[in-house]
Amino acid sequence: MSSRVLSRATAVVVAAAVSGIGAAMAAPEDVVRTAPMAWMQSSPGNPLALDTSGSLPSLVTEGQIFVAQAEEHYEIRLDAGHTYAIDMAGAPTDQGSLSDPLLRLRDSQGNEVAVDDDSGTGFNARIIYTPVATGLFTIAASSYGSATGSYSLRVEETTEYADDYAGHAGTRGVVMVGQPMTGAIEYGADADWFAVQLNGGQTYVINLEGSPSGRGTLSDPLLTVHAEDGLEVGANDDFGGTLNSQVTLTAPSTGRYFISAQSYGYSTGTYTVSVATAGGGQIPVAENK
Ligand SMILES: [Ca+2]
Ligand SMILES: [Ca+2]
Ligand SMILES: [Ca+2]
Repeated sequence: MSSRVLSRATAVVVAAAVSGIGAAMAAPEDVVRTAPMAWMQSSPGNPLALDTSGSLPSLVTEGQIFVAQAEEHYEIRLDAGHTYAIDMAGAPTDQGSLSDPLLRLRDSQGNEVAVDDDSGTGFNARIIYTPVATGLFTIAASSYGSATGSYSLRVEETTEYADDYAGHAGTRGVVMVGQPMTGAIEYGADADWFAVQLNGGQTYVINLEGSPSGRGTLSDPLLTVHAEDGLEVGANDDFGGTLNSQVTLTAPSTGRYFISAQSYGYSTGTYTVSVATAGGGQIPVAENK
C-alpha cells in the first residue's frame, strides 16, 4: 500500500506502515499482503493540483495497484459548486492492465462522499462530484475483487452533467399537492429541490418513490424537507418496510417549503415526488396570497 501526494508533475510516494504481517522488508510498493485496505493519511500541505491551462482544468496521472484492494491516495483541492469527473481507467479502455478499477472519494475529515465501481466504460470507475464547500479531498484508487495492475487516473472539471433541478432554494422545481412530479438523480451526490406551498396547521404526507414501488428507477430514495429559510423540518430514508421515503409533516406556518430528493448510497436513477394532505383529501393551496 502506498500513500501518494502529487503536486503537478512531482509525485511523492510516502511509505505507509504495514501492520499485521511479519516480513514487510520490500519497498512499499512491492509489499505483498492480503490484509484489507485501511485508511492511510496523506502528507498534508502538498495536494495534487488541477492543470488550469486548458479551457477546463484537468489532471491525468498513472498508478498501479500491486495488491488486491490496496488503495493509492491522491489528495486534491476541489472548488465548491464546480462539477468534477474523476475517471479511473484500466484494461477496459487499454489505459492500463487493471481489469476492474474502484474509486472512493473522501472529504478532509475522512468521510466517504462518493464511491463507484463500474460507472465508466466496462469495469472502469467514474465519480461525478460537485462539492458543497471548497476543500481538500482524497481520491482513493483501488480495485474490485482480486484485480491488480496499472491504471490511469483523470480528474477533470466538467459541464457535461446537466442536472434537472438545483439543490437549493433557487430551484425551478415546483410540486403541487396531489400532482406528482418526476425527476432524476443524475450523479451520486445530486440533490433535487422542489418548492411546495403548505398551509400552517395542515398535515401533509410527502412521498419520494423509486424502483421499490415502480415509480422510477432509483433504488433507495432519501427525502428531506426544509422550511423556506433552509432549516430541516423533516427527513426520512426508508419507510413502511421499503427503501422508499415518506415524511408526515404538520406545517408550522403557511408558506413555501422545499422538498429535497436524494439517493441513499450514491446510486442514480429516476423518482416520483408527491404531496398529499393527511387523510387523502386534496385541499386548495394558499388561496389568499
Ligand atoms: Ca470497476
Ligand atoms: Ca437531478
Ligand atoms: Ca431510502
